[in-house]
Parts: sequence; structure tokens; C-alpha cells
Amino acid sequence: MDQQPSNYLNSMTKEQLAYSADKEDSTLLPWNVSQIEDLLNLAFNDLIFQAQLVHREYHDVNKIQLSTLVSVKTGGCSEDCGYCPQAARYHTDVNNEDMLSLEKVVSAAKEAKNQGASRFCMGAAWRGPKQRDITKITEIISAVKRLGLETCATLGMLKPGQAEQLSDAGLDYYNHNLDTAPEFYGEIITTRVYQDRLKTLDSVRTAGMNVCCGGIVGMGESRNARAGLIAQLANLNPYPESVPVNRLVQVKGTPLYGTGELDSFEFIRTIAAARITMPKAMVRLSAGRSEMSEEVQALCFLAGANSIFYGDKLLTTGNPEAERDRIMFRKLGLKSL
Ligand code: SAM
Ligand code: DTB
Ligand code: SF4
Repeated sequence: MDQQPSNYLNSMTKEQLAYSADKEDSTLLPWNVSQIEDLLNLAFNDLIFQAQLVHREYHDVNKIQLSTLVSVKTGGCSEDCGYCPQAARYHTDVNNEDMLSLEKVVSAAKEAKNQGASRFCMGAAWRGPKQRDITKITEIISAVKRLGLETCATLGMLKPGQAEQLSDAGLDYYNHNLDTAPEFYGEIITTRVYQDRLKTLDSVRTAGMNVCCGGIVGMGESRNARAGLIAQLANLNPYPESVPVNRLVQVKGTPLYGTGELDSFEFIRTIAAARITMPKAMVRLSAGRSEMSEEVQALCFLAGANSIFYGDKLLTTGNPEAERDRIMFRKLGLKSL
């Protein structure tokens, strides 16, 4: 592997960091894919050092934000995302369930708050919400917000006007991932295009909500494709407030089941590149933690991750138990935000 010396980066990142930190200055240039590939190609220690410099400039490196996820509508989705156990067309153990009642979601949110989460994220296996879904989910969002939690939802593509309704109900963040680089995207999803995703992200911004947008690594993509994803995210103007970096959770029955395992250092490098290119964002070490050792997670935090999903379940797959995370936090001297 071609490793670049550390000083190679120094002059480049100063300009790029200025751009990333202050997008209002339109004279500064956006990131191009090859610059991010150069970052990913650095010797590991040099990359982590650069990521730490940025992380320490913009964040308290010992503080981690905790979000708890709940699936408010599980399974039966019409889309064909090759990684997803909730797509109706794949034969997985996930069944098509009804939407959870307001009471059930509120009780899950109370429990998340008691456990120490600051944000409650609600996911639905939809291509996008129908108007009747918006009516129900807005009631749920307002009720969760009243508990004093930050709210986040991931409901698929939004039609004109829907983002405003969600925002009016008290939704703080909308999660909608670009998932991968534009060039690799068609290998993973065919039922919606990249531009559809960008359009939804634009509506979320226009409605005044915070954007939570990231992707998945470990789907058989190249390092160039990981750089392509980071470039897309970093060049959103402004870049997302929250960037979930998921490691593919391989679920039996999905097309991506059996994909060659991604080396952990590649995952950590991706986190570092996200941190360097999006200095103020919260970078979330998202799906895949159950399959990671504490040591790998510690390296992710060192690379700039400062947010996690907290609670024993993601949407349909497992996540480390809250108590296990508390023990890990104690060992690493980490505190929740
Ligand atoms: N249906 C909505 C949508 O696709 O926008 C919201 C829910 S969807 C499950 C949210 C995100 O979860 C996806 O965009 C993807 O990035 C992530 N995800 C789904 N299955 C995953 C898996 N097996 N491993 C890692 N991430 C996954
Ligand atoms: C995100 O980027 N990751 C979360 C959240 N946003 C909704 C979802 C991960 C899902 C992992 C597979 C599952 O549990 O179904
Ligand atoms: Fe449906 Fe979302 Fe899963 Fe794609 S990722 S199949 S849209 S639930």
C-alpha cells in the first residue's frame, strides 16, 4: 500500500479545514475525492494524529453523545437496499409489523432517558411516509419532545411539505443516509436514485432541521468509493451536523450477506476522514459495534467518533447492552454528553 508521509497533509488540511469549519467563505474550495483518498492513504498513525488535532480543536474528546434507536415501523419495506433485513423482497427473520402505538414509543423514550440517552431516534421501514403516517408520527414526535429528549427520525424520502410538518412537531434531526459513493450506489439500491436522497436532504435543511446523514462501509466498496462517500457528505453545504458511519451488519437473506469482511483499520480510517473533513459534526460510530472489540471502538473514538447508538438494539439487529457500554466508558474515561 502506498503510504504518504505525514507532512504531505499539513498544508492541504489548513485550507480545507478552514473551508470545512466556515462554509460561508465561498472562496474556499470543496474537498475532491482524490484529496480524501490521500487522507485514507496516509500511514495509520499519521491519519489518527491529524484526526486528533481536528477533534481536539472542535470537541471535548472525552465526551460522547448517546442516541437510542427504536423501530416504530418494522419490516415489509418496498425498497431493495441490498444490506437491509427490512426489505420485503428478501427472506430474512424480520416480519412486517404494524406501527407502534404512541404509548409504546413514549414508554421506550422514557426508558432511554432513564438510561442516560440524550436523543431518541425513531426509524420506519418505509420508502417514504404517507400523509396518514405523518399524522401519527408527528403526534409521537411531540410527545417524545415533551419528555425533554432531542428527537430524530428516519422515515425515508420526504415529499414537499412533509419536512415542515415534522419540524413543526418538534423534530430536531432527520436521518437520511447517502449510504455510499454515487458510483457504487447502483450496485446496492435500484429503487431510488442518489438525486432523490439529495432532494430529501435539501428539504430537511430548508425546513430548518439538523441533518443526520452518513453511510455504510464494508459493502464490498473500494477505498476510492469510501472517499467518494466522504466527499459527498463533506461537500453538502453546510455539511451534516451528525454523520453516522455504519459498518455493514450482515444479515442472512440479504444480498450483501457473505460480503468479504472489511478490515477494521479501514473502518477506523473512514471515521478519521469524516472527522477531518467535517470538523464540527458529531461523527457517530453507528451500526456494527456488536461485532467490534472494545479496542476497535476505542480506536474509533481516537479517530474522532463522538456519538454512538446506546441500548441493546438498533432497528432489527443487536447493539451492545447499555451496561457493557457503561463499563467500556469507565475503562476509557469517557463521559456522556
Ligand atoms: N427506511 C428509511 C430509509 O432507508 O431511509 C429509514 C430506515 S433505514 C433502516 C436507515 C439506515 O440504516 C439506512 O440508510 C442504512 O444506512 C442503515 N442500515 C440499514 N441496514 C443496515 C445494515 N444491515 N448494516 C448497517 N447499516 C444499515
Ligand atoms: C443509521 O445510520 N444507522 C441506524 C440509523 N441510522 C437509523 C440504523 C442501523 C440499522 C442496522 C440494521 C438493523 O438493525 O436493522
Ligand atoms: Fe426500506 Fe430503509 Fe431498509 Fe431501504 S434501508 S429497505 S428504504 S427500510
